[in-house]
Amino acid sequence: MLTLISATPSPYARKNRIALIEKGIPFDLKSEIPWHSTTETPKYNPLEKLPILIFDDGRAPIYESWYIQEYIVQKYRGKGPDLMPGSLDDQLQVRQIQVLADGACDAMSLVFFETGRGELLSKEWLDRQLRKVNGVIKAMDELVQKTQGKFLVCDEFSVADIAVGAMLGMMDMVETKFGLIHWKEQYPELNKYWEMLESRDSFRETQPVMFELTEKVA
Ligand SMILES: N[C@@H](CCC(=O)N[C@@H](CS)C(=O)NCC(=O)O)C(=O)O
Repeated sequence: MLTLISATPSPYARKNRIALIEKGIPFDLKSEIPWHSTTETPKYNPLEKLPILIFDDGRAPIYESWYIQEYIVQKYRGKGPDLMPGSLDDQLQVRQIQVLADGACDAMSLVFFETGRGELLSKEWLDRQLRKVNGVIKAMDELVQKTQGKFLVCDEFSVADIAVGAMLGMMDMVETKFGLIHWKEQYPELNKYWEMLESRDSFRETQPVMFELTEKVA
């Protein structure tokens, strides 16, 4: 049995959870707060980050969400949906979309911690990160307009849609809780595409939930 170390708000872990559910691969979910001193992440990953996929047969654990997606796609080829198109050019496009979606999540994580710095908050740094987030959202809206709201690459559900869906899920959570960005009204077609993804069982079962940080992080 596989074990996935995850965190309830994590868009990165959510991608892996969605891929495993879509492919019908059973796994144990272990939810942690990676920012707390009790986290087990350093035991498995020197970068101290989750998600981490743990095997029960002594194989070394793997980490980094895109890498875990790659593992799921390659190792479980033929089980459930492919989640990756067949041609090299299409695969490269999928990976390029993943880079942007993950990058937007990285920038939003930096925003999250910057807003907690009180008087030390740097407006320049905050604006820089929010520019990246808004830039990716705009680029994804342009893509969705081009593909007319269908799946992003070859009109086949893939890890690119999972990455963008998880990223927008994070932005939705942030918009609701902190009001820092407003993308749904600005980009109605992107919102429609996101709602289409959110109606899948795998997305419904993995809704992000914010956790409470009780230890000082930054
Ligand atoms: N690039 C990584 C990012 C993972 C990441 O930032 N995970 C967060 C939780 S959402 C984490 O574990 N952070 C703890 C830390 O950075 O020390 C991935 O895609 O897996």
